[in-house]
Amino acid sequence: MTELTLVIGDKNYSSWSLRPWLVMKQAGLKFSEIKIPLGSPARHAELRRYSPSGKVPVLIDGDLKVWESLAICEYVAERFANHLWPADIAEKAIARSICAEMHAGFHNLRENMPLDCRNRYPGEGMTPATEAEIDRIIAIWRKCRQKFGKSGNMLFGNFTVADAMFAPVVLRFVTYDVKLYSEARDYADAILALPALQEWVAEAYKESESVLHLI
Ligand SMILES: N[C@@H](CCC(=O)N[C@@H](CS)C(=O)NCC(=O)O)C(=O)O
Repeated sequence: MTELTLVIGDKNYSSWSLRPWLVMKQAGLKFSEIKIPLGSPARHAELRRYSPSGKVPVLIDGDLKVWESLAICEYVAERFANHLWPADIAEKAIARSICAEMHAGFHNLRENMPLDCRNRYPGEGMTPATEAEIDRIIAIWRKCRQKFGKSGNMLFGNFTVADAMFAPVVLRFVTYDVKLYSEARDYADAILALPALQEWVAEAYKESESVLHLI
């Protein structure tokens, strides 16, 4: 197996980088990281050096480069860890639907509550449009936990790509102190308890660069 390298942004800010990173950690893969500080003036050249789209994350597997966070998660699951999707075809379709919904949507949440793991801004960013998106996310979590989650504490029981797609949302809810109850609270706590997620956050605290605005 060739060495895998994941090119990422700052752990404090780069929610798109966190998703495949968490998937790869949960799959138990060994990989190196190249971090591009997204506030640095040299970032454009560095991003272009590694990334066909000029954005992170990018997975490098030998001659192959895979970009777009969801495509990387799909590739990792297909190549190394089928269990990163639910086994049942219908459940897998729902998991893929919510991943796609996360990947393509929730622009107000992303704009108004950008990822910033090591800071706290309680109550900031809560516009009506953001609140409506949060309600939708909570409804997704509740439905999945009630219908598919019986065998564990993740959306489909065991950890899947869907949990990775929503993990940065859980961190945003911590930063902006979004109140959660019942199944949503328990689910967020289960994500926060993942050792890999804690490792990511601990590394975010060690970073000193700051970036003004990333979604
Ligand atoms: N749709 C892309 C979004 C990637 C993205 O926006 N990445 C940000 C960091 S979180 C980035 O590379 N920004 C650098 C820039 O735009 O200069 C994905 O899912 O990977």
